[in-house]
Amino acid sequence: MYSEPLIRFSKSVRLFLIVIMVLVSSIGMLPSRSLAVTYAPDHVVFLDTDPDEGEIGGTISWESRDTEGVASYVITASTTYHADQAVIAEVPLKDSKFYSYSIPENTKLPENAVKLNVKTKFANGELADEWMVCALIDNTSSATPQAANLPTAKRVVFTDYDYLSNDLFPMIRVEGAEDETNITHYVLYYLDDKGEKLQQIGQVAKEESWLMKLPRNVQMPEKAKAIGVYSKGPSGESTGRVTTGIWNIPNHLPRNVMFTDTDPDQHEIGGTLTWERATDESNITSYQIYFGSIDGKKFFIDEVAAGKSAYSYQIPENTMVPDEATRIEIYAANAFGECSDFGTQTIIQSDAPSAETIIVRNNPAGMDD
Ligand SMILES: [Ca+2]
Ligand SMILES: [Ca+2]
Ligand SMILES: [Ca+2]
Ligand SMILES: [Ca+2]
Repeated sequence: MYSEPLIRFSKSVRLFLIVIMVLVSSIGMLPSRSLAVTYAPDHVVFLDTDPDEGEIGGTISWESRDTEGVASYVITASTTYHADQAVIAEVPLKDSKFYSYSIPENTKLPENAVKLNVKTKFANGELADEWMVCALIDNTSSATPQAANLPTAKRVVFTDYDYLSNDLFPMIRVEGAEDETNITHYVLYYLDDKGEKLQQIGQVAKEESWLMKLPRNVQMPEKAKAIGVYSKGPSGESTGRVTTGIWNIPNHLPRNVMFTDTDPDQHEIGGTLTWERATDESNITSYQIYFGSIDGKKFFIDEVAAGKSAYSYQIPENTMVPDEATRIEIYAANAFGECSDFGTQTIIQSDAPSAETIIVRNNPAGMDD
């Protein structure tokens, strides 16, 4: 047996990640011709520290891309369809590609503003026709919400955009409630391991909740173990919620997943599955083991409590491999029973040591199979 590097992306996983990166880096730009030169800045992130609804304050950051002829960046707030824009600030071009601008507390938002935009302005005064936006997450923690009977979002997914380093760059995606008639916003909170609210992050308009970013290595309350999403409407804030774990990839990945099939029959396996603990086991209470297919279907096998340095799990002889399954996948799971977005897999090979340890993206849509 030999040990593989922690992450070696298979072709399909690499392709998938590239697709995700393209998708993410293109959000917020209006559809436009594809250009080799890109003036729209990248990674626009804002964290609101003004606790009042309709007022913001805090740091907005972004990275410049192409800068030829560029004079400044204009920060605006706007509605979903980019109408009714209000200029918040204009920041001159500088030598570094990393920008951060401090929006003063008590900066009033225009009514119905749901997005922040960073637009590139040229020396001739024109704005570039591509720009970058981020969903406006308005901290509203100064008001105590009324409890309301509202449906919850379908689910919330947490992804670490910086999946290659120890840095945590949170991206949060909310899949809205089936019936959003009485819902205007979703409100995000940090939760402790009991599911109690620790601190509000802010509220986001339902139309913008499909993708949010928090700052790289954002300061969280010490006991934060999950993020809870509550529905909000004119009647108040829902008592129910959906939650997601806070997963830092690769730190929360099980490592060196290995399996050797000792069952001599085709389509059946048996043998010892082994793996090593994730580098960081905080937020991890168990590991969930699945059969997995190329197209992301998952077939639950078992769950093993966390807290050890190395793990060994016996798969009984004559265990049938589901038709489409080609691999065994292990995911970290939290106190709420939720799996991390990425897991580690080993390919099932009959009568030969498994030699691959790569990460695989979780696909909860296939969990019912
Ligand atoms: Ca204020
Ligand atoms: Ca606010
Ligand atoms: Ca990371
Ligand atoms: Ca076999």
